[in-house]
Amino acid sequence: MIWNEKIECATREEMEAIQSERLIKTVERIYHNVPSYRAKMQEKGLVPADIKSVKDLSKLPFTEKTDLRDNYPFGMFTVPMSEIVRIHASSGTTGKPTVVGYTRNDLNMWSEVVTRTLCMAGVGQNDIVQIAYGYGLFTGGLGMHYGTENLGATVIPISGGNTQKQLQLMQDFKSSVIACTPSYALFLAEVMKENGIEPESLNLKVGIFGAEPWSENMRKEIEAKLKIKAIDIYGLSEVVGPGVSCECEEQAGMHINEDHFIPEIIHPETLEPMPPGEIGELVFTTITKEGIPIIRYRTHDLTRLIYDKCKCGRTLVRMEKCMGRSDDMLIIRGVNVFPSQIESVLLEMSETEPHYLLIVEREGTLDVLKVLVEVQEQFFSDEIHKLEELKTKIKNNIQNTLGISVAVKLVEPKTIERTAGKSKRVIDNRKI
Ligand code: DLL
Repeated sequence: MIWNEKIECATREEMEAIQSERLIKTVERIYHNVPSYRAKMQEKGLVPADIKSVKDLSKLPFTEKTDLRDNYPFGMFTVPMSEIVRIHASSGTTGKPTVVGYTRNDLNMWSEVVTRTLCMAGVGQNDIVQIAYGYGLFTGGLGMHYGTENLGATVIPISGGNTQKQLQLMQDFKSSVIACTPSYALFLAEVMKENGIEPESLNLKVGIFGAEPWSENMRKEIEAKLKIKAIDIYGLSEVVGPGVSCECEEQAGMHINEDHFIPEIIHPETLEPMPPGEIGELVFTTITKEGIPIIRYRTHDLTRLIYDKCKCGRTLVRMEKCMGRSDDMLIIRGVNVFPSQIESVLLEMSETEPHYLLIVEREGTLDVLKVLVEVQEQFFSDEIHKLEELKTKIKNNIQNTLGISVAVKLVEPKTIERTAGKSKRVIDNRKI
């Protein structure tokens, strides 16, 4: 099925009825099959019969990344391995990866939700989709792949990296859609320029960008440089991978496929559910997964939910662009700072490139935030006073927005490392 009007335009009552029925089944399934879940429910004095509808969701215990790690590799699967047909794992920087397993039905569901998200983004059967997310244990490549095939569009499974080849195929195969991380999209634009490729000479019309936070200003930058519509897609391997939610052509929040994944917003410290519309931490419960259903998974991503009907006609609840992660939030001399806020300030300035790195150091007892940012070629001059003026301007703009002073270091264009996958924009040396 390409799009599902009955589900995507359901009334709140209809959606909650579907969610309740599926939630009850999921709770039964995990209680009887996963010892660690059963133990957590018993600790709270809960039995499956206590969960009668979606309204009872908040009674259930949370799941954290550490639960998956503690049960490494397959301890939270609810089916025998003979029913698992694919494994993915997240790229943890430390320790063991978190492992997820999919049954045949899970893979079908995943393809279906990715197909839906592509439809939301205006992608159809006649499109040629260049998938430049990494293929492998990361869910980006294969997740987008099967959803695109299911839609009936043409897939170019090029995977991440190999930028010259990306551009060559984009020209020769006339790709109309590019799917990759937003930071890699900017890098592609940069290399295009170096190679003298005009965006107008390509057939690109839409980009499906996700896997890392990116600001509205970054969207404007990508849209201007590649002359495309930049669509935000969200997902995480523990829930399914890409396709948990995606923007429609209105670009007004990402529609969550909530007949499969129930979202909640909780206060990151008190863990209490927040009233609709408030910003907090996003939590997901999967209600159709068989391999590894997950209950109240704490994503640590910060956003808010919008329950109004969208201009596109869909009623699926929307999540706003993620403003960052609760664990990415830097506390600098008592002030909460999100890397995305600094990104926004930098991208509003015409003299800087959208490539930056934040380094936090502790000097004595004081935290110092250093902002390394690339200066645009035409503004990079030998005249020290000009660069000093620019530095002061950036410092002031950041101070006016965030209320803290930062140290700014201007660096030459193309000196901050580019990646084909998720970019690393913060180095916190305080923890080491
Ligand atoms: O990044 C799945 C994915 C692949 C999503 C391709 C979209 C496109 P993980 O590697 O498990 O899965 O990382 C999940 O990445 O909790 C967020 O912090 C972040 N993230 C993913 N999409 C977005 C987005 C994939 N659109 C983690 N905006 C999530 C902001 C995002 N952050």
